Amino acid sequence: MSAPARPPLTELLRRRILVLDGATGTLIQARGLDEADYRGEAFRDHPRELRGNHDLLCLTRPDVVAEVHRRYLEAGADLIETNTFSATRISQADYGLEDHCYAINRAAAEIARREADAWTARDPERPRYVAGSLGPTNRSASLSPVVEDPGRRAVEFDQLADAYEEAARGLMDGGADLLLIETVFDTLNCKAALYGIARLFAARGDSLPVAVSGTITDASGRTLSGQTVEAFWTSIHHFPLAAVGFNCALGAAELRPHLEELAALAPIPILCYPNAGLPDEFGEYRQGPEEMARLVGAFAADGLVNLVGGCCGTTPEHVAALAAAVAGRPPRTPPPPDGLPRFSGLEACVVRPDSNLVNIGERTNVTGSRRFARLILSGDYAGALAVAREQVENGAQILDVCMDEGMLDGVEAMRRFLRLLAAEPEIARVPLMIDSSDWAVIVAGLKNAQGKCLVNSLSLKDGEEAFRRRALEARRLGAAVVVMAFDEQGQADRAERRLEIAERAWRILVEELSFPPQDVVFDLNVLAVATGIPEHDRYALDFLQALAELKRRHPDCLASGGISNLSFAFRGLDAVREALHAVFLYHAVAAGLDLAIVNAGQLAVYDDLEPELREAAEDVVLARRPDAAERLTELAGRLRAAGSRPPAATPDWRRLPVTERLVHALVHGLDQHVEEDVAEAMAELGSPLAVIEGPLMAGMDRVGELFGSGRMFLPQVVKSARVMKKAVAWLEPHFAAGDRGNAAARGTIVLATVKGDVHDIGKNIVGVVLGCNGYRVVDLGVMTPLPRILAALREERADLLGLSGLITPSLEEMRLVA
Ligand code: THG
Repeated sequence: MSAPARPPLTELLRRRILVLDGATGTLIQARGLDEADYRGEAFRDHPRELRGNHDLLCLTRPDVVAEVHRRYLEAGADLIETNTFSATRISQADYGLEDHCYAINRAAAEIARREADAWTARDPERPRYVAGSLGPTNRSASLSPVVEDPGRRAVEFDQLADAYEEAARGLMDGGADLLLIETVFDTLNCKAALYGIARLFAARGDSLPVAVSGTITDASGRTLSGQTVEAFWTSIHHFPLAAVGFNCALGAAELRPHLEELAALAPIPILCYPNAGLPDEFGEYRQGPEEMARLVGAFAADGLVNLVGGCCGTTPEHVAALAAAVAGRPPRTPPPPDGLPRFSGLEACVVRPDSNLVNIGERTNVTGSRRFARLILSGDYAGALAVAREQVENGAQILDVCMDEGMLDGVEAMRRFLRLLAAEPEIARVPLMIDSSDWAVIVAGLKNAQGKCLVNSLSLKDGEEAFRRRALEARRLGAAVVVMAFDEQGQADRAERRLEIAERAWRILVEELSFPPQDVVFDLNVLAVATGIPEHDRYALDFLQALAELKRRHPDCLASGGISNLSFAFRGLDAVREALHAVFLYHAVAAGLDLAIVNAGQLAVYDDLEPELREAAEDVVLARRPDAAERLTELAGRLRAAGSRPPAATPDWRRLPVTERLVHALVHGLDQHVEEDVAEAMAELGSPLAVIEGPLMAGMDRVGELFGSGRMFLPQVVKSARVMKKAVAWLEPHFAAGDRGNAAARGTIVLATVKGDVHDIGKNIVGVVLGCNGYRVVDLGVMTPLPRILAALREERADLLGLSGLITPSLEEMRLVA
């Protein structure tokens, strides 16, 4: 009998809220099966114990599995899950059954198919579907199994991809309607599953809807492998998923804020199948069907979900209650995609229309830093990680990693460095740009990063076929691509050639291969200027002109460049190099540059350049006079002879009045004198509060203005922030007890930087100021999850709550808290 005709699942998910089944294990356990049941005839002589390997029952006791399905169908489940949660080679290796995974998956889908079809035939108005379960496996691709060796992995990406491909093939052959990658605790495992499935679909010329269900294990709202909800979504959104959501780990109440966060981001249907509450001290799930249905019913009433069901501890009674609770409720209508470029490490990096330049740290590059090269070549990976950490501390928002060196095994070095980096949450926070001219090294990088990376780079140098192949592989691995303006004829230098190559790449990527435009980053070649070769004189100007035109034609793509290339002619003369970079960045940002590979610790402020040097650098960058290169070189020669840096724009700022010195120190990120200056200002202005409200605020206002107008970038603001913190820290003990007044007199305020955000300067200052004005201040610090805020409000009997964060990225979280 052929399967009855049913509407496609993807369509149904938008028409009504579908109900998935509940826990399988509990029902199987209740049957009290013994070793002989698990073995059946086929595995009678198997050398290892098999009891408890539920998935094997698909082969040895299909009647038991079918009975579980029938009970959930009877309870009202629209979808039943195949009994294959652990049926991959990776997990079945524990039983020595890795070679039976295809058979288990196929049999499991066939059993579920038969039962679902039988119910559809009985009640064609309510068609039933089969979700092929693909569990997380028992190994993690991005976490080490041993604490002492953070670079170790118990499983490789390719092993996972192969195992998932095989399991998915069995599920497809057995007749599943959907592939459900579930209980994802490590996003790299999930990316391997998506990669294996994409390969399977391509080979068969046939596909199924695919859904992903993650799991949040941490009270701070992160996956086990450390990602935030937004980073998790960003890392998998390259795949055209039918639905995404969460299951397991938490009960419905605890899951709700994470589900809301995901629903606000994902322009696709949302699924959720929580546990029956949190387990008690005996590991039992105690939430009854009514309570769970009330909570999940509220998800439905609030338009959050398209598919609900149960995970650990749920029974057919729970599923029946869920089905009743969501019946007749309209499903969530997914929001339209926002089209914003997104990358991720443990946290997401979003490029918004109002974002300032996103800077990429250049120093984790063996060809770009002698220090990094020395560390890697000598095997000092701890030292090499310190270089990465320094870049992030200095404000790098993405890290460029390059291991292209003749003496190195690039694949091995890339793999080792990224694995060690993954164990450093402060560094792994940011997305990675994998930089290599060897495609194998890029692939090795992408297979060892759980976040959404940037491939650096693709080009048409090796022709269109290689370009297409690599672009598709990058996409399948979930990465965005940097495209260099390079083709079969070589590197483009004139503006028209840079544009012509970019256009050709655009046609192939976006028009032919349907690459999302926001995942295409053009690099129009920043080339060295003032080299003494007249042909190079227009290189910077040609870049700027081509860039402005490219962004005019394709405003939804991104543009990037390696800024330090520009000044290779001035190696050893950092002052000249920094001046060229500052001038070039200023004009490039105005022309539409979105990303830049820079030395995050060494960026000068455009307005701060010594006027003669700035003009000479600007003449070169804008090719404003024929002798521009000569003049800058001559100026550089003078500086070199003097053996010194040029005087800064305000050489004798130490002689300015103290309030101006403080403003200067903040704008330029100079912290050497800040404590003595703050002391002097306090003596002059009479109180610590007057220092904060006067010169320190004036300095921060100036920083805000410069940042807002593209004259300062994040790394410089990070330095200003350090100066500010130092100043406020020095002032704090000087607030006399009298200033603070009677601590409880005016009330209690709870302050917190919201979840997902670490910015706290404003909050800290507000805390100090309110403290001086007689408020009792309870500061919860940064990255504060909602439940902690609510608990503090209650415990502290607060009168006021102050929330801190950078406006755009934290707005959603603030709205949620409010
Ligand atoms: N586009 C893209 N990727 C790139 C580049 C680009 N990757 C590499 C490079 N260009 C960007 N990175 C650097 C890194 C360092 C330097 C220049 C570019 C640099 N280093 C010092 C030097 O060579 O003088 C070394 C200093 C040291 O050893 O400490 O200038 O354009 N997509």
